[in-house]
Amino acid sequence: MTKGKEIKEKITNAAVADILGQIGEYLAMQHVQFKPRAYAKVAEAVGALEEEVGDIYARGGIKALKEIPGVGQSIAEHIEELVTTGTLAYYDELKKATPVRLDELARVEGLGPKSIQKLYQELGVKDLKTLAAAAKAGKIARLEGFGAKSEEKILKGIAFARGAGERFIAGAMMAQTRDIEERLRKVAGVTKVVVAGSMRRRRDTIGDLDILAVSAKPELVMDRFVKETPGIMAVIAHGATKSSIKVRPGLNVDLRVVDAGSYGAALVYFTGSKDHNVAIRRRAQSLGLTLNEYGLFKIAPGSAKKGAAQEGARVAGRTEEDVYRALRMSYVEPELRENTGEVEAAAREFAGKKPGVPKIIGYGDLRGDLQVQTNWTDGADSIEAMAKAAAARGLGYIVITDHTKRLAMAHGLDERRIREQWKEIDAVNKRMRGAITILKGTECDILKDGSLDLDDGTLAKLDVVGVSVHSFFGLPRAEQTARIVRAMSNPHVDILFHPTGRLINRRAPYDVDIDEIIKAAKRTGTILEIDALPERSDLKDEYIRKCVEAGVKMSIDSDAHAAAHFSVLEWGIAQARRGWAARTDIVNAWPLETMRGSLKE
Ligand code: DGT
Ligand code: CA
Ligand code: CA
Ligand code: ZN
Repeated sequence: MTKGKEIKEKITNAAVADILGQIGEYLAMQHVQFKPRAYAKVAEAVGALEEEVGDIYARGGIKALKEIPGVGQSIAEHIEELVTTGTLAYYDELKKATPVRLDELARVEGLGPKSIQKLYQELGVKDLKTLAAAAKAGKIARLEGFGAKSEEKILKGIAFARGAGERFIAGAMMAQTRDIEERLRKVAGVTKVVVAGSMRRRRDTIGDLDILAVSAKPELVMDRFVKETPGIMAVIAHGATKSSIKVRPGLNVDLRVVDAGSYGAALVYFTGSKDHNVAIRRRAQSLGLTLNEYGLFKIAPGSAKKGAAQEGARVAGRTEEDVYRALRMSYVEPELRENTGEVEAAAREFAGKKPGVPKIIGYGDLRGDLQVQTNWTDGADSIEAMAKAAAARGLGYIVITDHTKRLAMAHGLDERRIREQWKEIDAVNKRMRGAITILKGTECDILKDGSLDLDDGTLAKLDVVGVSVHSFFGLPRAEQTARIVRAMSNPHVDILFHPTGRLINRRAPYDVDIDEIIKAAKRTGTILEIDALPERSDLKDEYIRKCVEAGVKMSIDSDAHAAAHFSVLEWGIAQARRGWAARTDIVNAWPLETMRGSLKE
């Protein structure tokens, strides 16, 4: 085995990915060819790894790092430096050479590395503040290659970037969260550790992490937390039962140690949401009880009349199940705790009435994946590698959905090349018979007028046709909606992929009438996708709920561009659960033949 250098400081995959991605952007600003894309791809691959990149290095050195898709010798050496020292001289030099806040400016839609470079050189734009000043002074409109229209767009983009960015994309923080939980679990005296708050409810974005622990030695777990959590940037508070730190890339993490006897009540309280808490506290009152983070208590006799009700005997607190039962409610899954009807439903169910809490889809319920890209276009891996990875996750079928020709950047397929791809799919299917079924599909571009990027003869021959908007994001609402509805009305079109086009913290959804889209889906029998990529989470929870209520079927897809990406399906399931979707609402939770039978043709 190749022995690597000693690891002095732990660095998370998210931090490594962030630094590599920024290097790509710095290089693009310097008009370097090819390398920017290579760094961006590696950043994405590292972000999707399940194993810690430091562990990969410890296990097999540079050689093992090179097995990460896209990693060659020089990037492997950068990663080595990062995982062994926590810093990278090359990155620091690039940063020094360009005194520009790339992290801020890159969040403005329409601003790429090259335009940022130009704005810096010509107008001295360094961050959002100086960008806003230049735009308001009309300086950008006068700049060659920009114009009044792009200035207006930049101003809109600044407003969006300012509002965003304060919250983190939750799914992208999941691996790091689990790592923190795992480390705390190993500390002596600790019997329970769980993340609460918006992360436990699997909201698409989180403000911070709230972790609860039960421990016989609270000081020890606090000490380890503030000293040994990887990527720590600052200790905000270090107390006996509550501590707070900031970890890369700037996320606050709170840890609270609670008694075993109040663990369930604390978990309910800190899982929230605030609105759910308010609703169940009201329910407690109506039952003559009082609820707080220490437990559910009887009200001490006589105390209510004097104003502040005093706690009497504790009736529940050790487990969440106990708390809900004592509130005369059936158990409520964390993903449902938003006070959007779940409190009433759980109370009805406890009383034996209907409708109760919905039987939402489970984390192990998916049987297939209807959106998978390969190295035929912008994916990193072959059809066979993707099929094997999907089979290893227990999926029984996948649909290969490479891009179409209008997406030249992604080497989209035309009618001739997609037919060549079918031959390879047939061959791989033969080799993998019994392990998984690979279906022929497409992620076909919706053109400006709602027509499609492949001819009808080709579409007719595909097993599953998915369509997407990848251009003309700025059309007015009526036109955008009509364009998409026209595409959905094509009798070959089975699924609308990532229906609103948002990229959390980067791009607002395009302006579209979602109620009209849902109506059109119902009328035309088109499936609406829940794209599980954490930065997409598109459809979002609220729209999923609308589909459930309208009886519109959905799929939960990985949108995988590499074999490691199938892990995001879990995130899509979480969003479906937040939208009250049952297994029956999700077509790829069905057996292959049932799923196929539900398609248009
Ligand atoms: P976030 O961090 O903004 O994504 O959202 P949460 O839901 O994690 O909220 P956070 O971190 O402020 O607080 C964690 C939980 O603690 C929250 O979901 C419910 C509970 N909580 C916090 N403040 C209050 C409050 O003023 N009243 C009640 N009833 N519960 C609260
Ligand atoms: Ca939180
Ligand atoms: Ca918090
Ligand atoms: Zn797409």
